[in-house]
Amino acid sequence: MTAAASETIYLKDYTEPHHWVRDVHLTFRLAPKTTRVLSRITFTPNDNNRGDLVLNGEGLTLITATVDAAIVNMQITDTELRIAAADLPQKPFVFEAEVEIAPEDNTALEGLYMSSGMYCTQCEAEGFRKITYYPDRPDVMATFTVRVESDMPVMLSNGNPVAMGAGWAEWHDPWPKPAYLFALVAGDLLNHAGSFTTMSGKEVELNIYVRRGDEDKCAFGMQALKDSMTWDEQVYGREYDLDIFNIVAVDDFNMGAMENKGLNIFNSSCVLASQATSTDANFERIEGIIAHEYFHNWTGNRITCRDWFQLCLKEGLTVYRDQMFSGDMRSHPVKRIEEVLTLRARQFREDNGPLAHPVRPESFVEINNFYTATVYEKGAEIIGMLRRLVGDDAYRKGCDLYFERHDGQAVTIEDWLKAFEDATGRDLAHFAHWYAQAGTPRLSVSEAWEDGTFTLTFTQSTPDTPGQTNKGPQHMPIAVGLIGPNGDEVVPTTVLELTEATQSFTFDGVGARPIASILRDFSAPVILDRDMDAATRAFLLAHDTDPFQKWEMGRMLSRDTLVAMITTGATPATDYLDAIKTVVTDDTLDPAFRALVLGLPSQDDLAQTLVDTGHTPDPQKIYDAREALRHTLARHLSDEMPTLFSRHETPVFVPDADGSGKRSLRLSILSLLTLLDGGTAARNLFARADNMTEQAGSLQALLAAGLGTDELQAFETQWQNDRLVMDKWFMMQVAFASPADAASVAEGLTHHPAFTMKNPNRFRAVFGALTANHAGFHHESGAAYVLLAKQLIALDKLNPQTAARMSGAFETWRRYDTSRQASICSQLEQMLSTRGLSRDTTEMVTRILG
Ligand code: 0A1
Ligand code: ZN
Repeated sequence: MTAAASETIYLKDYTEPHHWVRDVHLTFRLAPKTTRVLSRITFTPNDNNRGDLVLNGEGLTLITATVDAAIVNMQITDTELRIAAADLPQKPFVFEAEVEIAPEDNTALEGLYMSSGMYCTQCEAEGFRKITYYPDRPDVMATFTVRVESDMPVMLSNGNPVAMGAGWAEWHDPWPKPAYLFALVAGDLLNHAGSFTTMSGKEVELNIYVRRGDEDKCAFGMQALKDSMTWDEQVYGREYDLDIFNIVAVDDFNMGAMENKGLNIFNSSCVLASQATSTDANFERIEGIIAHEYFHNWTGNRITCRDWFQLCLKEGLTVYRDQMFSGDMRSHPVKRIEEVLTLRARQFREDNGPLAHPVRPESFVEINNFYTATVYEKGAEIIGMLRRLVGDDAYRKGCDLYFERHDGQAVTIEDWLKAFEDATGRDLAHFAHWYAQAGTPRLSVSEAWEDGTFTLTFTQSTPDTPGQTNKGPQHMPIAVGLIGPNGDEVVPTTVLELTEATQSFTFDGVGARPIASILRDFSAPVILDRDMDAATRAFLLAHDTDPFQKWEMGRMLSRDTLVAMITTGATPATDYLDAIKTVVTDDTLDPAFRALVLGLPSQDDLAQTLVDTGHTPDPQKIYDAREALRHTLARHLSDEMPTLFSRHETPVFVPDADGSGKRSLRLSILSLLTLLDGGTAARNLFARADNMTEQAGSLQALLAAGLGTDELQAFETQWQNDRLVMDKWFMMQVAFASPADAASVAEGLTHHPAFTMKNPNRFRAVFGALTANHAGFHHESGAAYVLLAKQLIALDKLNPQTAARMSGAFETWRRYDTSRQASICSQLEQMLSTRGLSRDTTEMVTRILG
């Protein structure tokens, strides 16, 4: 490893750059192996911090470089080009360079690369330095003018089109931006066009560019874009600011999508949608991601991050905004439950293990390793708490002030909070600890009742995490309501502000001892420890007016039932089964909500619960108990299931909340029904489904029951030419393989002609599914550990970013027995000892090993 490769970067070391950039002119002469990039950059010395000109650059072949048209001395290493301050004018100067790069050889998918014959870019976080020499840091903001020369019919870059001719196109972006928001696309693409009139009456041209054959999958994304534009105007007063907004779908992409100014680039799985090929979950995700990238135009682009430690400034806020948008478009309660499910599955898991880090990390080796659930999802929870603490109107005032004060700047979390302090008069110094303190706070609560006064006493503590001990209490909003013994709500939702380690709150004049509903709407990202018997949980499941807590009670009952089955061999209590049945058959409730109540905790969740209660999880036992409970639930619901299944049919497919909710309940029922009817109903649905939700859902019901071999074959025959649907085909087989077969099924699929490591979606379909198949991944043979490590070592050579990200699957190794721990560690050691392992994966594996 080189010195630069292992260098740790610290937030405390931040200094301004030596030079600012006023404007950038780029010319791209595109060729797969020999692209030439010509740059003309106007630099201005920074009076606050004079010094050498430092330009980042990696993998570039330098042809020429000049300062004010003259050759100067420069030092060039693998990672930078430096010109000594003494050799530079002490006034604005023009740096010009020509470099050569080979986009066709770029398998890391960072910088300029090729995907299915098209040229495209990914520059966040530090990809621009693979395109040309530049101060590749977010606090350097400049206007860009870009000329693209190629034989491709479509050539795009950021901003507005200036001019085009045969073999060239020119773009100008008038809004100063950091290099990470630069984008270029050139390809033989078709566009689905639309338009939007902004609130001040400006016409904006909208386009979704796709590969030939995908043009019938753009309408949903276009509508989602228009809805997002309207929502941001109405809810945040934010208007779009260019004449054109382009989206491009790319097959090979490391993440979901990227918010490049005026030219968003999407993983095709996150924008292409059709009834026949996309599930309801896909539609929902696409709508959310389109909104997310669009919302970045203000939270990320117009106002960006001073440095990468501030990543949550744009990501937490933008995730929060897309969550609220999705709630408005669909159903807030259902979305909130889904958000909490993901938060717990990804962020709590991360916060509880060796990869735990603050929402604003203090150091990193490779910034790409910090695009995490903590930065994104916990970052969004912080915004939600802030809003709950200051109130809706003050929240809007704080945002308005932030936009007004910092437009065009690269700022910090302190700037964000200061805008809220100034707009609301509140002191947010204590609240700011959420950004600095890692780990999920644990909150315990006790209740007392005396003479009409009900008292809740909370105690909070946050566990140690790598590099952090002795944590203080957090400032958190806890939303509470009280329910009377007859089931009526006696105290509506009230927000209690916790700031101390132990704190009591009283409610006076309460007629009879109430049942408290605590942490309504999941008002803070904490683990609530509360002693509660099954009867009280069932009472709240029946009577709570807060949908999140209502669902939570059902979830806790299911979790406790499963834990008892695993640890004591208990059988599920009839009261529990009846309580679930009552909700699932209650036609006054939203079908989507009922489906969520019927869902059982994941195996991964159960493994952590077992650890938390002093047990060593046995993955096979967890799997067996979950399967046994599915069978029990199926038998308990056997009389109701046929009606529930038929009554929620949606004759016309509409991918909205209502339709998807019905299909979700129907398919949850089908999955249980299949355990009883030998697969008849599922086969039937599979044969006549006119949409992917039901086609994939019925196939999954069969696979989960150990059936479906013929249907799997039919699915492949039908969809072999559709890469996104084939990702589902790869994924399902591994996800539903039995624990003993999972590794060999995954291994077998790597020999399928359609398997390729070069496409992150395909690799994730197989190996993401393997790591999500808990009992399969942790099978006692250790075969899955060996396979995953081997595959990640191979992937790392091509695509370090995705390899590093996927190595996070090993983060929970300390939960398991010594033999599994030893097997995982030996695979991690094996990875670390691989010659040339990337900085990305090295950092991840080192942190996981601890
Ligand atoms: N900013 C994008 C996510 C993203 C991050 C990094 C990438 O490459 C390293 C790509 C995309 C978002 O939040 O949507
Ligand atoms: Zn984002």
